[in-house]
Amino acid sequence: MAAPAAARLSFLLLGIVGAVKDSAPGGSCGCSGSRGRGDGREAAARRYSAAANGDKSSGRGPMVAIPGGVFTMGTDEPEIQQDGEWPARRVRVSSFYMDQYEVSNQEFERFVNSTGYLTEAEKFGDSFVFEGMLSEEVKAEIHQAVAAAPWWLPVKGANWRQPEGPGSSILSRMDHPVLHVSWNDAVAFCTWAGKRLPTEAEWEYSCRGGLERRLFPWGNKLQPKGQHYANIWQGVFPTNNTAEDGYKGTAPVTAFPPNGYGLYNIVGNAWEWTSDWWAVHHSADEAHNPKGPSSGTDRVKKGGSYMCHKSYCYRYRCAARSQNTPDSSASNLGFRCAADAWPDPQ
Ligand SMILES: *[C@@H]1O[C@H](CO)[C@@H](O)[C@H](O)[C@H]1NC(C)=O
Ligand SMILES: *[C@@H]1O[C@H](CO)[C@@H](O)[C@H](O)[C@H]1NC(C)=O
Ligand SMILES: [Ca+2]
Ligand SMILES: [Ca+2]
Repeated sequence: MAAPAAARLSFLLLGIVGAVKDSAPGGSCGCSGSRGRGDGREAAARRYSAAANGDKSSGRGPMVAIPGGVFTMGTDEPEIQQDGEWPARRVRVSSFYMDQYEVSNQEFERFVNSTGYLTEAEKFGDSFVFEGMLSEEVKAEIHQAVAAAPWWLPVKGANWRQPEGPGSSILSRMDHPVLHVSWNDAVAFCTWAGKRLPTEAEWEYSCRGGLERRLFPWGNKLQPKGQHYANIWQGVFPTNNTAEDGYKGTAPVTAFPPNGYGLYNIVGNAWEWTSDWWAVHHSADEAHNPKGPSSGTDRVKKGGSYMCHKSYCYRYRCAARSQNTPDSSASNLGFRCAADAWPDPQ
């Protein structure tokens, strides 16, 4: 953790180039690369749990009861083969609760106010920001880029409070999804709130909103009647963001119509961490409450983000998936929590 910034950064960049190459030609929707193995993460999560802090009043955005059932997970018509979107398989999921919205900056600030939690991006001192969001001043300071994904820049001082680095702020975006949170940070928040991250199966079941074998949470057509149902990228990536859907960057977590389960922005806006380790081979056998592999190097993220366009990141589909190391963070990656039971009354 005390590695010199330059050494850590080059390690990080090597990781990213590898990850991007591995996922070609689907391209990268995020960035990857380890910042060094974590230790004592679970102890940290426990330390920040609601019980440990005696905090019963906050961090609990509205949840929706998701009825248990069987659904088709993945697809036999993968759009991005190497992501392991296939095969289609029957999966049974028990009833659970899912956050209605992505965790917002305001909720995350409540957590930080009450616990003093420091995110990994704050500890490491940098995070990845999409070039299109950066000021010329910040860009002028950066001399490194990721060869295979030059639109990702490591920005010193970028973190959830300053999503575009020094000089930027979340003040006008308190109802937008929190960004620059690692998987470890997301686990700490959910634990504090008396919740947990959803498994990939729970997330995908939630995404489908009761529909079977559809591309999107609302059906197969991206824009029914010309309406936008998610915050993604319109125009030519990465140079021309027309923001036809109303948002160049993130949108409020309450924007756009909800899916059949009442969930907002389950695809698009910010990528969402799940609890599963990443693997690309799946058994076609029916599974009950699968939790993914027992170990791995990356965690699964789902849903795509405001940066996704069909041309290079067709990942705003329920079956789509991608991965990052548990300590990575970026300006398009957030989360929402799930729970087995309704968290304690507030
Ligand atoms: C967090 O604390 C700051 C400083 O006391 C306060 O201004 C802010 O409103 C608090 N945020 C939340 C979400 O409660
Ligand atoms: C961006 O795309 C829009 C719509 O296709 C076009 O009208 C506009 O001229 C483009 N802008 C640039 C800078 O290329
Ligand atoms: Ca958009
Ligand atoms: Ca989302």
